[in-house]
Amino acid sequence: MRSRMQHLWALAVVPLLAAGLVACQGGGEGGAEKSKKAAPSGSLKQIMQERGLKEADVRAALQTYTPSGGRDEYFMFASGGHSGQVIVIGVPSMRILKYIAVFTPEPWQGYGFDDQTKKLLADGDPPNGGKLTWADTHHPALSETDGDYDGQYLFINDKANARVAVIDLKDFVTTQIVRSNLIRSDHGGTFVTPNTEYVVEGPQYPAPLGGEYADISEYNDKYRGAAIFWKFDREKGRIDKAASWAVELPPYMQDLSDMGKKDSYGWAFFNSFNTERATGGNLEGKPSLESGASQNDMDYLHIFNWKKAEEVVKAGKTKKIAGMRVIPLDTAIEEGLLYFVGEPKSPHGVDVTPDGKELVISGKLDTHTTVYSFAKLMKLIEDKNFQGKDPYGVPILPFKESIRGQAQIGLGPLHTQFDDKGFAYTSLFIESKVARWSLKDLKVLDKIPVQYNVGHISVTGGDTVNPGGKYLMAMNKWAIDRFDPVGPLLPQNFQLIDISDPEQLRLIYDLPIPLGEPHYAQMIPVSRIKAINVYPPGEDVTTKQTSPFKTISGQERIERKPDGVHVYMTEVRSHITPDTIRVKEGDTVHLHIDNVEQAHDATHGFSIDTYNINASLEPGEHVDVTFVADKPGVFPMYCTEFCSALHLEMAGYLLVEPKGASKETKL
Ligand code: CUK
Ligand code: CUA
Repeated sequence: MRSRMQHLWALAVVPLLAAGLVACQGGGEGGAEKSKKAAPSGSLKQIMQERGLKEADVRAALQTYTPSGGRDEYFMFASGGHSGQVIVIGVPSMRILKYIAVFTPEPWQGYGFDDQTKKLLADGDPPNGGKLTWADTHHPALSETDGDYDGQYLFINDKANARVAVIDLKDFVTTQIVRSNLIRSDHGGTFVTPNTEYVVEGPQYPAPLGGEYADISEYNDKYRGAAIFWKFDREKGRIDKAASWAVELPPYMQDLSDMGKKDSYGWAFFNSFNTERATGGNLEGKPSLESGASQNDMDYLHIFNWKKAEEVVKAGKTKKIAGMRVIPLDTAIEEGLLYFVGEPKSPHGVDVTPDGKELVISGKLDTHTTVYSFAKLMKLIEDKNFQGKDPYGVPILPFKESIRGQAQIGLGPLHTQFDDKGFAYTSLFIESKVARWSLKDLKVLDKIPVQYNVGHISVTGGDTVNPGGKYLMAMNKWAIDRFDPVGPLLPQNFQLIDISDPEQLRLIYDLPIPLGEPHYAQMIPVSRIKAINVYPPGEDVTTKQTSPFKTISGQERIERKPDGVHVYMTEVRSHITPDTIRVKEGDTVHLHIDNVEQAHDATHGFSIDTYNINASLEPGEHVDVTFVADKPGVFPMYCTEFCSALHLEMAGYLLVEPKGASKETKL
């Protein structure tokens, strides 16, 4: 790929350079006028002149432009922010390939409309009733084997409602949503342990565990955090709720987390802020939460031994809260599972280096990033060399003895990623830059401006033991002057940066994201994912099982049973069978629909007006739709995908006979 790129580069640009094109950067009408002779109409040179493109622009275009039918080298899985979806983007072309519906209904995919996906979404709804129709998705994580991406599963959290989802990368479909009801919000998730033993969901805002009520004046005693270790059953491709457990944490606001790997395997790290335990009350004569939470110079990095915690859980030293086994805070301390070490000035990201030997932590109000040595942390724990305890009795390791050093990075450092050359990259939110620095001597080597207010950055393989070295995505919160104005709400700005040159960072693409604030993303080589083209006939895609209601061509039928009218249906280009469905007002209707096609991309839709019925059936897929025919009348039903030349004819009628209209109804 790289050599092909260089080849293209040489092919296209060297002649341009030879033609003296690069010198032709003088803008203005006169300049264009003057050089018209040298730039024949439609030539590359003329296009460059007309569009005001410089050499660097042409270079960036050559690095990212992908001709029709061309493929990308990487998939980027980006959180879709408030949309509750995941965005799949091809890199380097930056073409959006898919929105994976996760936490919210998505009409095109029929997600949240058929019985299967309604049930899946309901698994994440609050236990005491109510439907959630949005999410705050933050951190996608890819499944790992030996600390490297294996391309099998994707996980993502909903910060707002403390939910975690599993996405199967065989078909890019959500197969599970779990919710513990232990914590109210999550932020230290999702991160996986190096063999995806667990999908970790760290908390954010403390509250009484399990959803109890306690006045905020009881914050110190009754409010808590808890980190949940969801056990992942790789065989089944599902989180095993019964085998999952959690650990109770003090009422600090736990933030991002990362999992130890290689040398630090078996340990988990959670940042925190508000160790002041400020609770706000700015209308009650108290300082606002923000200012109360910014008093201390240091908050606490939580250092947690999950491998040892497994033994504690096995020994039954847990209590049940909201149906989940929870290691009480006292037990975690007694068993030597939990330690703290100071982290400076409003810490945010914690990132473990690819070799697992160090941790990089930045403070939002610091100009440094701090590099902690895992070996030093372990030695201090072993020697019981503590500087004291927090109010709950958690031992605190001395800061200076825990670190290797600090790098002077810049303003508002947030998140760090690593590459294959020993460089680290840190996003600078306030400065709107990405800094490249040397892990070895902690010196900044280069900074590149980004537009603007960068949050996370993502390097290919960035969270693994084996990061790549070609691309970094800067995920910027503000776009101000980057795109044509579309009113006060602007898109987010993803900027692709070429990091392959050890001497220089180059910005090569801007992609506006108009779908909520995405936060984090993962990038993985496309070759590592083996996606299927069609489903085996009768597949329930949420369970990956053959539906008991699978219907094949020739066996379509309508049956009246005690629980209502069952319609066994098929769709194939270009008809729906049966295309006439007669029911009586008040009947419960069960539609069992199969797309009996096995041709790649032969998707059919299914819709009925007024009843809000909308399904999408990929080739081989089975869905069930249940509804009560409580509105009499005539309802056309049709396929909503332009599937064939006779797509418009792919239609039929649902006839709902009013009560008492006739004695007999033909089925
Ligand atoms: S957080 Cu968004 S920029 Cu949720 Cu990972 Cu730092
Ligand atoms: Cu099937 Cu249109």
